[in-house]
Amino acid sequence: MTETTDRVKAALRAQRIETPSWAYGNSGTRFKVFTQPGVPRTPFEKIDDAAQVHAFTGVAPTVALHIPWDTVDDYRALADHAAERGVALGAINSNVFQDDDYKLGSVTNPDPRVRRKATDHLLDCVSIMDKTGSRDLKLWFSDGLNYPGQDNLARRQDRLAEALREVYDRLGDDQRMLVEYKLFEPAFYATDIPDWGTAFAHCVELGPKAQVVIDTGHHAPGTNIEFIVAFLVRQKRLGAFDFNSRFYADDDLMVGAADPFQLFRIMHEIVRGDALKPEAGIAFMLDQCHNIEAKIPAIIRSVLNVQEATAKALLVDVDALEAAQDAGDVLESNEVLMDAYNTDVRPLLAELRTDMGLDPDPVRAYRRSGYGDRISADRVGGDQAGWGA
Ligand code: LRH
Ligand code: MN
Ligand code: MN
Repeated sequence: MTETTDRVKAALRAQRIETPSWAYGNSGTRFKVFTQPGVPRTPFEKIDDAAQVHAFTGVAPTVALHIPWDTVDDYRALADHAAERGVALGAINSNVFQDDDYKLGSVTNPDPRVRRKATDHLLDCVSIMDKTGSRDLKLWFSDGLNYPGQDNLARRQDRLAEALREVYDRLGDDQRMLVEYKLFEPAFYATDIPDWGTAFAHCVELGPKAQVVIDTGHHAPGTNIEFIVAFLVRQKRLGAFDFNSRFYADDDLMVGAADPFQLFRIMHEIVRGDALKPEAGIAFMLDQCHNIEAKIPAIIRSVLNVQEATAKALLVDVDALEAAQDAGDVLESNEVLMDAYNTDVRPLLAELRTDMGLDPDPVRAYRRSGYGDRISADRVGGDQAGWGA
């Protein structure tokens, strides 16, 4: 048991979870944005909040930016600010979905002027990466159609491929392009990158620096996401996760809240594919919005949820599982997996945190710290939203 515990703890200690800058700001639905006191007024303050999440969890040392929500004059100054707070800037998320010009699409738009504008934004994001030292450019396109016949589906794929190629060729040696898919919304009839297969095909066409992102909220209900994970890991094309929970659509709730068993099954495929270690190149990121709950503790809770699922996945008795699988023992294989899932890993994680010099209960420790009260008093007029406000 001690050997297992040591192995599990070492893997958990090395795990890295990236938090999204936009999760610290106000967000909501199209019906209402409920503003919260103390939300960041600038990208610098978002970094300050992300640093709190890292300080209490010890495993969230990077924060993803979204451009233009996090546009600043001096990206090096932002990177220096992050370093002073003990964190670093992570993926750069592009945004070609919030401009009137993109009503009929961005890089797939029938109008070449709009396509040029969208592609230029993506190229600008690569220039920002050069300054921030970010490795990853994350691309999500809201492009799609609401009505059959609205545009030529195949030609839109050609336009998409052309834009992706131009951006891919601009990437530096250590930079990557992460292609995110999403079934629907805002387009309701057809989305130009609706699924992992489309994202995968474009990535294969582009080259090894193009990788697929799995946003766990972007699938049809009942989709077997762990199958997609296993497939992409095997193909060495899984670049990142955008973790969150969904009940109905792209709900962006806290990861592990709606379906902790699914999260475990996903992490099991990661562990089985030897893809947990940072060298495997999979970025574990959160992509969430905290509309009604306090943001920083919710993000801390989300990090803990990922850790819990990971710990359970690491506890799967691989030898027993393989023996049962090879023997075709259906019940035994399933039981071995469920044994790990049903283990209470909270004491192990509390012990790990104590080993790391952290409080074993990060959410309560954050609450006790008084940081939330301080930012509520100090930050007047914060609305660094992105979403909705
Ligand atoms: C799209 C998405 C994508 C965006 C983020 C804010 O639904 O998941 O990753 O960049 O939300
Ligand atoms: Mn996402
Ligand atoms: Mn989404």
